[in-house]
Amino acid sequence: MTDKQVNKAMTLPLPPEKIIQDYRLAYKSRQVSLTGRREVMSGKAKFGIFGDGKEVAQVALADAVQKGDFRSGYYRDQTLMFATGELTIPEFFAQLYAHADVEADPASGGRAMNAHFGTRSLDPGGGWKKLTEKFNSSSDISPTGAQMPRLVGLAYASKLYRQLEALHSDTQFSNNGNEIAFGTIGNATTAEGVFWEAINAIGVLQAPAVISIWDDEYGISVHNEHQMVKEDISELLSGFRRHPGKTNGFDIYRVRGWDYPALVETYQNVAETVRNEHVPAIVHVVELTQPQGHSTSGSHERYKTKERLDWEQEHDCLRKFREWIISEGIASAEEMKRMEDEDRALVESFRKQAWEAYARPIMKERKQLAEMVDRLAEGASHRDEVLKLKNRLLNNPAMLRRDHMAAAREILMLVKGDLHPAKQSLIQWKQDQQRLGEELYGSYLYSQSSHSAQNLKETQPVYSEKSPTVYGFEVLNACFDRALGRDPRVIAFGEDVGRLGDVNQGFKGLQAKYGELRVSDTGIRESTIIGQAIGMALRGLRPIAEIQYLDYLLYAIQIMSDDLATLHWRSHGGQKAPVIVRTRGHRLEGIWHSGSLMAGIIHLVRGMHVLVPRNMTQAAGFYNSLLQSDDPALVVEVLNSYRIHEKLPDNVGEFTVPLGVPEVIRPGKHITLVTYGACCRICMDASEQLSKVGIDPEVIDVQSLLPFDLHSAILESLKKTSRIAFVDEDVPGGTTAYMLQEVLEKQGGYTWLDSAPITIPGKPHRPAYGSDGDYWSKPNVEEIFEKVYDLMHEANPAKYPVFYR
Ligand SMILES: Cc1ncc(C[n+]2csc(CCOP(=O)(O)OP(=O)(O)O)c2C)c(N)n1
Repeated sequence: MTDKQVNKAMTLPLPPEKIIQDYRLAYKSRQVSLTGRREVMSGKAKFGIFGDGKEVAQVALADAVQKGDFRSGYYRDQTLMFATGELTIPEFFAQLYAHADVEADPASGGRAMNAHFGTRSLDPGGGWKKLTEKFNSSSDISPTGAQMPRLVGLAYASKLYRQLEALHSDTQFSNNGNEIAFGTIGNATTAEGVFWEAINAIGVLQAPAVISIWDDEYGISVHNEHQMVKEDISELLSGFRRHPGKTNGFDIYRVRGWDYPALVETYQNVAETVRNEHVPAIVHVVELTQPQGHSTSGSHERYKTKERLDWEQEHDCLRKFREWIISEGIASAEEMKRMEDEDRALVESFRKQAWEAYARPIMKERKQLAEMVDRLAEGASHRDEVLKLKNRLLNNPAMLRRDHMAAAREILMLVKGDLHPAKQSLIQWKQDQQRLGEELYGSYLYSQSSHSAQNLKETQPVYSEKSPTVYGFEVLNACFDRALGRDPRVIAFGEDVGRLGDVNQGFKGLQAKYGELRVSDTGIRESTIIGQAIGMALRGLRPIAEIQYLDYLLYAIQIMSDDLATLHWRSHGGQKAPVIVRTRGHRLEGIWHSGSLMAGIIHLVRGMHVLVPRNMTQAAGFYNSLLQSDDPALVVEVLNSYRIHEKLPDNVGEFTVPLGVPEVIRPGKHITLVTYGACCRICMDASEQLSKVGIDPEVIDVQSLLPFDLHSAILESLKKTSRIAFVDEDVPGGTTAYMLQEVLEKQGGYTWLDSAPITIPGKPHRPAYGSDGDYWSKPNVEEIFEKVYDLMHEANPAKYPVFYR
């Protein structure tokens, strides 16, 4: 270096080589966007969304990132991902092509739309990797703003790792809580409620998050004037600003997205404070552009004025970065051009490589199929048509396996009358392809690791003469006490969970015993309670997140459904969040205090377990099972059981209740009553009444809706009784219909029926208030009695004459 260059370097934000490296990365990223769009336009990929216009801010951000840090962001972050080394260009293209191979697309194995990033936290066996050895990205999802709830937990985990001494030895997930959680979000998305809920939660928790808002003034076509008051998000957020020594809150920065030196300086300062002091920060990056428009679905010329488009060209971050590099004498225009030519060619070669890797196995399968069809065509009754179909397939430019399936089916139809040995090979091949497709797209909905809850060995509760009889809530309390004592990673939180020990005292006294970080109160913020749990679980903790009542789960159901339930599946087994969501429901009285929205829930959270214990001993057994396994789950406790007496098992911290195993709680022979939760008691009472008129029902407590009766125990009961009724508090066609489908269709129960199967659900309206409102809203003893009696009357009118109408 000459003296002049040395002086120059001293005023630069980073060494010249690093600046050039940043530029080249940003440039390559831009080429990826341009090339990606072309791939969609030429039909090779279905849809494309890219991070063009946001490159420079992201290389600056990446310069502040350290190993162990986490990202929770959205589809504009390709440059950040490239810059951290956790995404390669071929991987980006592989996802664009929907390459269903986890080696090619490690984020999702071809399951997610392009630009949905994520790193792999798990080894192939489902065990944790050492997350402190790499930069981590939680798996992206498409609903705008849905990255924010989990950011709460990703950041808060650092605080726990720093402040809880028992976690200090654990360097797999954290080095004393030094990690930052980096959130990214688009300007327009800050209009989402969940953004504000998360900002408030992060501020209250003082969790070390850095939230970058990429502001290009638009959300697709809608300008900031329709998105937020004053059209200025950092101005709006200024009330969240902290006043050191006086108030908590955020450090808030505003920086222009094309100003590389300012961006580098900002992110370096921000990261240092956030990392060391555990104070959250917001970086509002303004004057960003979107050169290719929102996505491949439309063109921004339709809604941006000519002035705006001209301004965007002038303020393109890459152009400005380039001009600055030249003006600072870091590189000449010729040198820049040479590097750009090289990088453009490199991106093109990566694109080609990714396309060939995507097409290769499909072409191979196509060839296999064609050869098989050639053999089959010889002597086939419809030889010409068969060969025509084969040629159509070979000339099909689309590289899709579904076309193979359709062709194989059509060919098999043509030769269905032929006796040809090659026919069986084709059938076999088609079946193998079917299985391959199911594996490629359907695996990992639940844990496939050795910790899967479904593989857990049952440990029975043990009772002795000394076992005391206690209130239901005390059984839970003892179970949670053991769990917190056993494992420092278990963290419980929710509304009124801390000081009060929850509204029904399951955690009574446990905050005093284990401290405010282990058992804590949260604000009233259901969506981010779940998000907090997801983020914490992604970082190796074992959260028990409480939603105070089942009815209020709806505020959280979007995050449970979109994020938590899909996580393991959408990351192709690359990430897991073993969150336990605890709530209570059924049988209180009132429209929003007695809900049993189970069908809504079970259909939205496939990927989670949903357990409905009838009493607190069963609940404790489920909690013990879940804490030993690695799937997320929802446990719905029965509200009116907290004050009912139960015997406390001597091994309350160890016994387990297996998932997917129903329990016969009343043996009988005339009809099988299938139910769960609070309805167990009602079915038992109705059965006592029925026994007085000579009807002996068998009552089965399903207790686990997801998974449902893994070993077909209900079918065994039905074989004996040949009649069946499904009872619950949900709406007609809700969970009773789900159970009916499970037993009659999946287990094949229909062949054992001597009477029509019936459902006895609640009414279609919400439950009215008061005991009479409840009586006429949900199934009651009299109703169950009469519906079952009617069924028996229909089968044998002489023996069971109707006496009540
Ligand atoms: C909950 C939800 N609503 C709507 C959409 C459709 N959508 C996708 S991106 C987008 C605009 C987002 O704008 P912004 O937050 O400014 O981010 P940008 O794309 O401009 O980076 C919309 C409305 C969505 N994905 N999710």
